[in-house]
Amino acid sequence: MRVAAVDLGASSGRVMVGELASGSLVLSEVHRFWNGPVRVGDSLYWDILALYRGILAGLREAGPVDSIGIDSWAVDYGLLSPSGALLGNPVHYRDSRTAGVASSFPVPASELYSRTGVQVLPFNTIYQLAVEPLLASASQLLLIPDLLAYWLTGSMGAEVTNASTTGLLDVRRRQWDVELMRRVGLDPSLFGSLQEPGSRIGVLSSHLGLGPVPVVAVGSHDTASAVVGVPASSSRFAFISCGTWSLVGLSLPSPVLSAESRAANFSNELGVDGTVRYLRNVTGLWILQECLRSWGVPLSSVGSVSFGSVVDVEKFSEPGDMPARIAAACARTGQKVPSSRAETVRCIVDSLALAHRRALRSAMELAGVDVDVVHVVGGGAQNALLCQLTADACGMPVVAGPVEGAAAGNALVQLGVRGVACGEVVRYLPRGGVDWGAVEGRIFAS
Ligand code: LFR
Repeated sequence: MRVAAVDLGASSGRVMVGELASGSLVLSEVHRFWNGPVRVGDSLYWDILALYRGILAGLREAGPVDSIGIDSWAVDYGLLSPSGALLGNPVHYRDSRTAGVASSFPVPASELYSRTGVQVLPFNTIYQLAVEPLLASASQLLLIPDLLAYWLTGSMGAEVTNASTTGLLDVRRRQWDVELMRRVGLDPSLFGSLQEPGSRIGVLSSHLGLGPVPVVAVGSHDTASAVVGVPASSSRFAFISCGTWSLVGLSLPSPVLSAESRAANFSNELGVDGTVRYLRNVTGLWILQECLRSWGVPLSSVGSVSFGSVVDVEKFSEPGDMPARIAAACARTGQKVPSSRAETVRCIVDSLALAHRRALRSAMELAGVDVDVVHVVGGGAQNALLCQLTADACGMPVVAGPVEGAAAGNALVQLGVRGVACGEVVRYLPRGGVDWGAVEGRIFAS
């Protein structure tokens, strides 16, 4: 069986072909295309038609396949008119329109958490809809992968792992929270019927000329697919899906909805096979990407040094003058200020490792679960220094790979298998030498 996995990330999309060979998954990239925010006036959008075009080009390049699955980032959506036309370009989750919405929201955060299990992130769909000017004209809302699947097949649905990030899903029942929708003034008919990963959405429309290929619901939230891509040999593992974000957490049978969990900003997102993905969004390699963007150089040109200062990565989720903000944070906390690009990069990588440690330890404590290994999947698995420092800081072995974790999980769901490796993994054993607990205490003392 040969399947096409469409994986859309915040900076690029790709179409990969997946096949099983001698018990492992072989993925080949057939097409990669640019993705990113497009600023028009004060708004940030996704270029959804360019993404659709990139997907079609990739599917043509892929040749004959037995099925197709699509995953992408979460929370963002397109609104459709009664005749099925797209109303407006989907807005990017880093757009500032939702600033301040969560803090003045009519339903208390504690109640939202106990119903939906979702941490307060300003871009959650429920907050975006509170300031959505097109809502009155809309008859259907489709999250990004569901929208693209609709364009490919003519069939509408709402894949459940992604739906769970909207803040409108009853996390315990894996069903839409219709009562909550009504309370916040949303018509429940706006939302499609929920589909579990593995179910068939429809077949490619004949006008595409690509044959009647089934389009299958996968873990359409990229993080859900990335966790399926973890080549774990036991259930005692934690994951870090490491790219623009570091999603740090555990795969659990049921949600953790305690007040402590809410205070620590952990989400219970729904996973494939009836699981719950218990995780925290940690600002990830975005900080490094933003520095490289402002310097206009690739990482390979920066060089490496040892350094010693760390910052709280959570303070760096907004765009803008990252290197200067990092320097200012080091100065403010009485630490050595990075004086070169290499020192800034080292400060970011050390800080990410420290943030991984904090999130991992909280997840285990809040869920009452112990693990033996941390799996790092996604682009960050290629960063050997980050993986080694994460092993050191967490005091646990790190197994890194696959780099294309989301595409791997997407393909595995289509192929109906789990726990299968995709390419080589690299193991990092924890080294002693640095007292990470003391470092943490120093930075997060107050
Ligand atoms: C990662 C991701 C995260 C989600 C963020 C915004 O690509 O899907 O899981 O919180 O993007 O959608």
